[in-house]
Amino acid sequence: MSAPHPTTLKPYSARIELHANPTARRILEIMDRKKTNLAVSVDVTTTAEALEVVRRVGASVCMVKTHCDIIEDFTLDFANELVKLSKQLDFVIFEDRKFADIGNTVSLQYSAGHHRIASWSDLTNAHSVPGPGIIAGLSSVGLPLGRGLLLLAEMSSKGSLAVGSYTEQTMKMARGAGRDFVIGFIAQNRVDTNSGEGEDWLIMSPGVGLVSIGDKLGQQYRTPREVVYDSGADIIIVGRGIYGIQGGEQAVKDEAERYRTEGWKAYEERLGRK
Ligand code: 5BU
Repeated sequence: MSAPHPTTLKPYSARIELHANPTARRILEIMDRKKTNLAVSVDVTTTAEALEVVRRVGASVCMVKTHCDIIEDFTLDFANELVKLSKQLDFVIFEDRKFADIGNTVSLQYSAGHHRIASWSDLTNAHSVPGPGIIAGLSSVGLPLGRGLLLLAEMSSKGSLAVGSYTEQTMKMARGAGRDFVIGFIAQNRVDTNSGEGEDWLIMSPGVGLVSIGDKLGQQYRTPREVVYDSGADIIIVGRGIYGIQGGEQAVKDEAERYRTEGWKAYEERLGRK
């Protein structure tokens, strides 16, 4: 086993001061306050269902992840309600938009259109494939609003091409852009190797499940312990494992707590490696 990445030995609370970006600071503050490294992905197709899931899991999470383009009756009133809940229940909103175009286009996709993502989402993400112009375009909209951006350095799906030198180049692109807007990565591993003193990135991993090992469409799951302890990620992202559980309102709530407990236990265990 190689030595643990130094960032994984620091408590979330000690990493707040290493970030100037307000969204990154808020995420770490919430994680520390609520003792949770759980993000729930609310991949349902109506606003009523989405708000219902958020009300059930809100107390257990540091973040709610959305795909606003799958919600058939999306309105800005819904987005406002989500923002209200994010304040009441203390979590950050992450629209998993995966932008992937030239800077000018993504700045419009982020600020305008039906969804006006930048107006309600604290955090979003982008592919690195178009080059650094994508960061500049998104930053021109998001930075003045205090928003944050993650780059997709790796994916959880089988056969992903985001590996090896693609992942390394993505990391370099983030470093080149600076940490005022890019706050971390969607990745399966601690991709921020050779970080300098005070250089802190948030690593968030989807593809997390306690029961299933995958689905029929290429998704691959690992347990919270594998993600947080073995691979050193900071946040676990869980979708169907929580909102898809059978048994009604209480079952979803209980399952969120179960993932929160598992994720937090793995984090405390990794701190004990010191
Ligand atoms: P699941 O139901 O836990 O499999 O949902 C995972 C969510 O994370 C879903 O919204 C995906 O779009 C998202 N995701 C992912 O699964 N893998 C990735 O590499 C990235 C996002 Br990036």
